[in-house]
Amino acid sequence: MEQDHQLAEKDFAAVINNLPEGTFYRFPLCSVHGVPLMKPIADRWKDMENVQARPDDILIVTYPKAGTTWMQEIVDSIMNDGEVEKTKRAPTYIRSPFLEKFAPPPLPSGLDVLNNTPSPRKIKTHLPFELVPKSFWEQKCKAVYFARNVKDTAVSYYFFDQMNKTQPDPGTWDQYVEKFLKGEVAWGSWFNHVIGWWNAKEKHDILYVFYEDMKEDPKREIRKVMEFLGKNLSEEVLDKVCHHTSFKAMKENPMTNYSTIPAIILDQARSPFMRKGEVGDWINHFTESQNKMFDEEYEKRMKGRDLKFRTTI
Ligand code: PPS
Repeated sequence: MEQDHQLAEKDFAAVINNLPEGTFYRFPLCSVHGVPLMKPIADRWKDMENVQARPDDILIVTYPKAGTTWMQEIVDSIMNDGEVEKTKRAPTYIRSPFLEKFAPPPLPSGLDVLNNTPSPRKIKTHLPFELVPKSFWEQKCKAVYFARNVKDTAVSYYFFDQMNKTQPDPGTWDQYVEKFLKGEVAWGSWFNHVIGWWNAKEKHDILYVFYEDMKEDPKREIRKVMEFLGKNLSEEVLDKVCHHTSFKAMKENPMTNYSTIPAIILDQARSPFMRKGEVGDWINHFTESQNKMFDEEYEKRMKGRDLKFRTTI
């Protein structure tokens, strides 16, 4: 059994609630090799560059709000051979540590959690390809990249930046759209991210999966992930994994819905972490001119590439 309960979730919440006022605030962005990252991540960047990967590490990589938590649950379910009860042992962020997560002591940072996590580690990161510590490629680690269309990602990120009290203030939706398209948000440009990882799969062991495909046919896509991870689950077990990782099940599951994080960090009254989980919600938020702006930028950046996204299914 994994030593997941380094800091049991009850204690975790208590520690956060007892930290001095002002410990958490909306951190400003600082450039790390040209990519805007939140200041506490930038401040510890040397530690990040020196991370030692293990050959059986599995990276779960996304631009923020692409469905990271969904893929983390799918991978953990598969790695537990479909015994989904085992995934209830701890919250997502303990079972699948966030590489660049920062935390004031005594809370464990992503690197602290990683060091105490037994192999095979399922490591979440939002880093663009060029910022991933080199050790992961020297060790020939596998990476699952989960990508979501730019319009739904922007909407999801906007709501998240309102409820996550450590992210920069998103401002109004109109202001946010401008910043997002210029890549002036945490982890930088969506375009650079999806293109960088798409190109990287030529040279590294990377499975590229689309959120829209996963919504369309979860079993088909989960099977792809399973095969990539070298597992062989029966049809019946795959059905169980599909059910366990459905939006409804994950929204109700305290181990996946981030309800274990206190409201001073994630204010779910403002917007739930498991918000809608749909393809095409952007239609409810984009004005005609915003849509045109996104379409033009998409055309400019993606022209001539074999990387294609769907904004509806
Ligand atoms: S984070 O903070 O970057 O790690 O967030 P991330 O997990 O990448 O993205 C959250 C969005 O993913 C949706 N989600 C799901 N959609 C469909 N099915 C399942 N099971 C699922 N789990 C999470 C979640 O609802 C967020 O999207 P929006 O559009 O905001 O609802």
